[in-house]
Amino acid sequence: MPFREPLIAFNLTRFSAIFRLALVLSLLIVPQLVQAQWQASVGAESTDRGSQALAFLPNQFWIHAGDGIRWTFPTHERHTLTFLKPGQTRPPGFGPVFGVPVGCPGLTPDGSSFDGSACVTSGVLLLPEDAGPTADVPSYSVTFPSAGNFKFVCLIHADMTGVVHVLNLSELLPHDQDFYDREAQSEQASLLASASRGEARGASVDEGRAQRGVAAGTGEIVVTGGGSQTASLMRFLRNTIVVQVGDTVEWTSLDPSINHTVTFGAEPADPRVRSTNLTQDSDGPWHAVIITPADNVNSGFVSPAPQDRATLPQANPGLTRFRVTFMVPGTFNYICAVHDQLNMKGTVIVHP
Ligand SMILES: [Cu+2]
Repeated sequence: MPFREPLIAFNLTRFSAIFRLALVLSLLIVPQLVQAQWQASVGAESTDRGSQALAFLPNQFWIHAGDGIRWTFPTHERHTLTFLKPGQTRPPGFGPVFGVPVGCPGLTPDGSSFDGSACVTSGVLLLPEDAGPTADVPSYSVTFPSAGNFKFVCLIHADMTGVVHVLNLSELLPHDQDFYDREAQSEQASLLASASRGEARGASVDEGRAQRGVAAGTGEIVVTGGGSQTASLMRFLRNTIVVQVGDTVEWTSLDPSINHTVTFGAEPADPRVRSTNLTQDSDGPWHAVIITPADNVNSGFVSPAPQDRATLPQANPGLTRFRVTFMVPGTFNYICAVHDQLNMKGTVIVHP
């Protein structure tokens, strides 16, 4: 029946067009109903642990409502992953007992969800000190049930922030996990390179006023579209210094926001507490005089002043220097009591 053939052909074409449209629609819609689990890292370090990327890698994500992000913590430096409520006052990293986090307040369990109404924070996560290459890497995940733009921070490092853009399901996401992996890799490489370049800057620390200079860490803050990251060299530069009896060595922090100590003898339970044998010089720095090889000296935090901001009280000048005068010959080993697990250690050799 030649008359009907065109009609059948027409129906088949129409059917196949509808079928194709349905297929295309289902391909567009189905992936969005699957709740994605995204991946990111918190920090990176060189193999000697001296160069530290104090950074969320990457530090911005665009995800859908209902998605989650799992952060891994692959370094020997401490970090937290923390979402404070909008406008919430930032809590201290540690409470009365050093190493015990205050939280926001308290800690929330792995897999918590965040929508801005209540804070979420991991505990302090890091690799165990003697972790081998097969050690379990700690991780923490957060899910985001509703749309919004949410900042996240590390409570230990002031210049370490990021943002998650949570979009409605109807919106397309600009990037896939491969993009974020590449971004994390390139940021990590650039931050670690920047940290290790601090060696040259630290080695040229000022030796003025007849004092011998050692840099207590160097670093710099890098800003991305998602927030700030810090590249720090957790080292004393120069690592070994040779002086004469009666000389004074001066340590200077060249890191924008990291706390270090200069600690001789017994490691104190709380590195923030200065030993009682210090006096304060008229220009600000605390100063110890070592009289016997067994003297215990702890500087407390040697730190820069935080960045001032409008409407907040002005910060005091930083305690960026610390001095020790050596009255006996010998070899004096010292540590940073915050970063000794990163091998931040040094030696003063005092000749008669
Ligand atoms: Cu340190």
